[in-house]
Amino acid sequence: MTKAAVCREIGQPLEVVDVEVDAPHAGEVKIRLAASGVCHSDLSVQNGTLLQPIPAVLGHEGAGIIEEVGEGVTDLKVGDHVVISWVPQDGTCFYCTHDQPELCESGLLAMMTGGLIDGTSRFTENGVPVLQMASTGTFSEVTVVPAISAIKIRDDMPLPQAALIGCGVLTGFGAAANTADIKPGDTVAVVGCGGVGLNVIQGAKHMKAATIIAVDKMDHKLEMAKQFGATHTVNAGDGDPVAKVLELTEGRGADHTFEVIGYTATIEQAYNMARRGGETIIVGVPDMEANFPTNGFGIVFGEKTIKGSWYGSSDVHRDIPRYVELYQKGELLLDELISRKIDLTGVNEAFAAMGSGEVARSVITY
Ligand code: PAD
Ligand code: ZN
Repeated sequence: MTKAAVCREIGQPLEVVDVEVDAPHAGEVKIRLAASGVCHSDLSVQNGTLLQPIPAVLGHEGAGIIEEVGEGVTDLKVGDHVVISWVPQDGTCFYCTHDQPELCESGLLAMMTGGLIDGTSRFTENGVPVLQMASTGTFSEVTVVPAISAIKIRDDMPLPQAALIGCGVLTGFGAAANTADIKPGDTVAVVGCGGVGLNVIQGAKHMKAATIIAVDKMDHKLEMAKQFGATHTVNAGDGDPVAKVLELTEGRGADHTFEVIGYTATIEQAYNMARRGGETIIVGVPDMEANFPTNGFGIVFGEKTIKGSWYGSSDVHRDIPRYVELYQKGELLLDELISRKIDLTGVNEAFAAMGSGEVARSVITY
């Protein structure tokens, strides 16, 4: 038995209940979680924005220690410290062999079924299967994931900070470092400075962008954005943020703009903040029915690029150890992302705090 936060019904609070966890099958590992961040995508499942079959244990940003390994797992052992990837990257499919492991076919299959790679889950409640968000389910003291989703890290890396790498850092930092084409000296605008957006900002700084304009509606988020590398801030609630960004970029717009909220209105703003010849990277996950209109002539005449970014275009096996190293060298801020540490029963309050823009990240520690 383990305690887990289950989403049973869209729009209803998660329920913290006792669930059974099966032993890992072949090619899987059981992990005792040390920590799980609460990401906006968890809230988006709970409120129906993001499709995930339910009932399911939510949570997809976690780190912990291997407790049991399934048959055939040779590269991980009991006691290893790991960060969990919410995209299993099998290394063999079309996408993995074409340098786009974030689009792994095994990962897609797992995501669509709501289970692990074979479509089944290792959680049950009174004999009834409970699915696992994005083949993870980190809102639980213990979980079972595909071994390819458990990335070994150094034992001296603190696990609550490591958990944040599993989604916020890979997604945000990766969007700047992998998806976008930032050159030293470039100008960047980031719309939305939550747990993911702050990582876009530190990724842009790492790529040596000279000007980084942070846009958010909360002043304390803009203060945090400066700490993460923003050189200018724009409060979106105070006049037209597009006009403000144009003003800061000699009327041209930024070279690279990022939307990190998930609203069509802010996607349009980010698009209009990009200069002619510039690119807009969409990181925020909009409602699955959402379309955003843009002027066809404008996109051609402006030679603009709109690009989605899934999981920061990350290769988790390459990037996770690299982020641990950057943190240990003091070049990646993680402590500052943790607004509060909570226990599992506080998960619904963490959703409320996130919905109102209060926190960068609430982190559940077990
Ligand atoms: P968050 O809730 O921590 O941050 C959102 C931020 O946007 C907050 O700071 C808000 O104050 C701010 N905000 C809200 N409305 C506005 C507005 N109108 N104008 C300006 N600022 C505003 O969320 P997060 O950082 O955890 O996640 C952000 C998005 O990224 C969300 O849509 C999530 O689902 C998505 C995501 N995408 C991927 C991916 O692979 N593409 C992965 C993980 C998360
Ligand atoms: Zn996430």
